Amino acid sequence: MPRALITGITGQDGLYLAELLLGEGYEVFGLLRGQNNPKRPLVETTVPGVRLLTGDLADLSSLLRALQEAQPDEVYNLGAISFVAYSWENARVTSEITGLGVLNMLEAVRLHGGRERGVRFYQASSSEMFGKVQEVPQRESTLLWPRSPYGVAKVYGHHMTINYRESYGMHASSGILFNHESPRRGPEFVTRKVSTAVARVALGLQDRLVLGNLDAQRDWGFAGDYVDAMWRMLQQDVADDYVVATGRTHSIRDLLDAAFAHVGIDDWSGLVHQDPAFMRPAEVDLLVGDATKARTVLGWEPRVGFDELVAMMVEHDLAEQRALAGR
Ligand code: NAP
Ligand code: G4F
Repeated sequence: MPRALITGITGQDGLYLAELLLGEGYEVFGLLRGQNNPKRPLVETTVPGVRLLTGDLADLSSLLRALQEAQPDEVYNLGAISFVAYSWENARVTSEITGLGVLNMLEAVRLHGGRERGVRFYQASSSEMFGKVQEVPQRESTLLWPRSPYGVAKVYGHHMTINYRESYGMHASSGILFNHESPRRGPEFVTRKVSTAVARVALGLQDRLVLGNLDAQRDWGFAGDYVDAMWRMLQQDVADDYVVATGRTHSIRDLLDAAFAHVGIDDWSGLVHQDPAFMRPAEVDLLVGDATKARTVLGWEPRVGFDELVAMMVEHDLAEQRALAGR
């Protein structure tokens, strides 16, 4: 039975990846931080087969202990402070966890004897690293130009992963994943903020939605599809870096069109307001990825398209909001 350790088990991707690995017959361990993490029950009910170990990406010895306990064949480093807007106000802690946390995890795997034991490592890199894009679409070779403290921290983790591969011969791969969403997406991210608000407007529970920049464009895919690409990367004989994306981009306005249309509202102009509080000091205007390498080498394809993804999220939030309102 192969064994896997996932950091970031309480997050959107951690849950989908755990489901996938359990389905593939893995013994799965999840790293949980804090003495009383409020998301422990969510993990225990969603993926009851996962064994939880405590640890923090800021604490090398806790990572070593987790590796000792889990004895994993594969390590998926999904843990991070992942909200871009938060990273300007909390740049140092973002650097420490999203950046230096990767070094801690790589170093823990190295000290654990990762190369000798054949441990395979996955780093959750991000399209946010492309920032002020130097090429359209973005691919593995595109120059990185991060536009946020989060993006800078991810670039550090990305290059450190490559460095451990080249310096120590570790099987360390980096997935440059474009935005991926689901009903499990945190409420702070724009897709979930929109799907929840649209559901609440449709149910008469809310009368307006306040957003920032409506013109930014993102290449949005479904998280369930993207964790499959992570797993495929670690099944390769040779570690490498891969862009994972749908190749299609949509603006926040397109997202609003699709989400409101799903509940029968064609004109949302009076329902959506803009507030500078949600604008960013520097914006990533356009992301669209070229996943040719993932398609050809990994045999990976996205299965869920944009309209289906938005419908899935709005439907989920309609049911959730109805239940919360006791209807
Ligand atoms: P998420 O839902 O925000 O989950 C982040 C996870 O990191 C949570 O489990 C969180 O645990 C954990 N974490 C935070 N600080 C930690 C620490 N000090 N030590 C250990 N764990 C810590 O993120 P996601 O959407 O699942 O994304 C997974 C990874 O992919 C992240 O690294 C993210 O940056 C990256 N990524 C995401 C996307 C995307 O579109 N979703 C795209 C590209 C890359 P708590 O619950 O305890 O806070
Ligand atoms: O949903 P977002 O917060 O995601 P963002 O910044 O693209 O980051 C996500 O994807 C990255 C991959 O590229 C990940 F690495 C990262 O961890 C995270 O998962 O914002 C998307 C866009 C931005 O342009 C933002 O300015 O939506 C715009 N937006 C407009 N109004 C808003 C809002 N974003 C949020 N969160 N809230 C708003 O009210």
